[in-house]
Amino acid sequence: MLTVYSPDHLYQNAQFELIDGQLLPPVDTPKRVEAVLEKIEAIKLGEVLPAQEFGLDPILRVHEDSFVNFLQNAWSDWVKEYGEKEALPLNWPARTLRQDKIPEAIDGKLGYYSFDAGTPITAGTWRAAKASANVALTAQQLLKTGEKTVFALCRPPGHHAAKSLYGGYCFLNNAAIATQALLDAGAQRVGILDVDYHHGNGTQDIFYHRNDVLFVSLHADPRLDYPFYLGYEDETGIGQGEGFNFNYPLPWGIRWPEYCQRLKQGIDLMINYSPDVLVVSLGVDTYEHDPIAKFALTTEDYLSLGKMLASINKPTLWVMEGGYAVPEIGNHITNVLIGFED
Ligand code: Q9C
Ligand code: ZN
Repeated sequence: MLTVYSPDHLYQNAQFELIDGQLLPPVDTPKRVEAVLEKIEAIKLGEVLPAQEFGLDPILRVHEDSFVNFLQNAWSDWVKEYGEKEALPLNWPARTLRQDKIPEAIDGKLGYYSFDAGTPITAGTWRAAKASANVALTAQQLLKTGEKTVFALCRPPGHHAAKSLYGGYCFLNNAAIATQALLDAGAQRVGILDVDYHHGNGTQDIFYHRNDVLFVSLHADPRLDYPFYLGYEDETGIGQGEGFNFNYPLPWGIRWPEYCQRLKQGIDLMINYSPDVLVVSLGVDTYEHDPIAKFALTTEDYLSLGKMLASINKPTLWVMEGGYAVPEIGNHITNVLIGFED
C-alpha cells in the first residue's frame, strides 16, 4: 500500500496543552507520526510519497473563508498581544451569547472559532495543518489515478474540525477535504467510516445536510466522553441528508467481540450505500492502553478491523486521525492496513 507523508507536521509542536486541569506536555506529539512512518518503512508496507501542493481552493470547498483566514493569521495576531506563547482560547460564545458577531480582538476570535482549550495554536500550526490537508489530497489524487487503496499519514488530525470550528487537535478536516475533492472530480457517492475513539463531530457537521456522503461513526458515548456535544444515536442527518448519518455511541471498556458487532452494522450500512470510494477516518485511540481513551481493543484486534473493512470492497482512502499510545501506534496502524490487504 502507498503512504503519503509530509515532514511539515513537525511544525505543529506545542510546548503545552491544557488537559485535565493542567498545562502538560501535549498528547498530540510529532512522535506519533514519526513512529508510524518508521514502522511502515521497517515492514516495507510500500512506497512513501511526499505530499503535493493543492493550494487553498480544495480547503475552501469545505471550510469558510473567514475561518481559513483566521487560522492563517491567528499566531501573528496573538504574538502582537501576548508574545510567543501558545495561543489558547478562554472565552466562548456559549448559548445565550451572540453568535453573529465576530470579535476583532484575537482572544475573541480564538473562542469564536474553537470549541475547546486543548488545541494550541503555535507558530507552525497553519503550515502543519495545510500540509496535513495536502497529504490527504495527494492520497485522494492517487486513488483517482487508479490506486486501489492509499494511506494518508495526516497530522494534525482532522475529524473534529468543522466548517468554521477547530478543536480536538484538529484545524482542517483532512477527510472531509479529500471527500469533497473526490466528489468534485466526479464521484457520485463517498462513504466515510470513522473508527477513531472520539466522535467525528466536524465531519458529521460538514456533511449533515447531504446525501452524497454517508457518514458512519463508532465512538465513545458523548454522555461520558469528548467531544460531548455531538455524536448521539438520534443524529441521522437533516433535509436531503436525512438517513445519511449514523452514530454508534459505545460504552467505556468495550472489547473486540462487542465492538465487532457494531462495526459489522456500520459496514453493512456502507455496503448498502455502495459508495464509489470509502474514506476511513482511522484513529487507533480505541486501544486498551491509550492514555486518553477508555476502549479495550488489543494490538491483534486491529488486524481483524482491517480485514473487516476489506469486505466493503471499494477503493479505500485511509486518513490518520487519533491514537496516542506512541510506542504501539505504528503496530496498530500497520496492523489495520495489513489486515485490509491480506
Ligand atoms: N481527558 C483526536 O483523537 N480531550 N482528538 C482529551 C482527556 C481532547 C482527541 C481529554 C481529545 C481530542 C483526533
Ligand atoms: Zn480520537
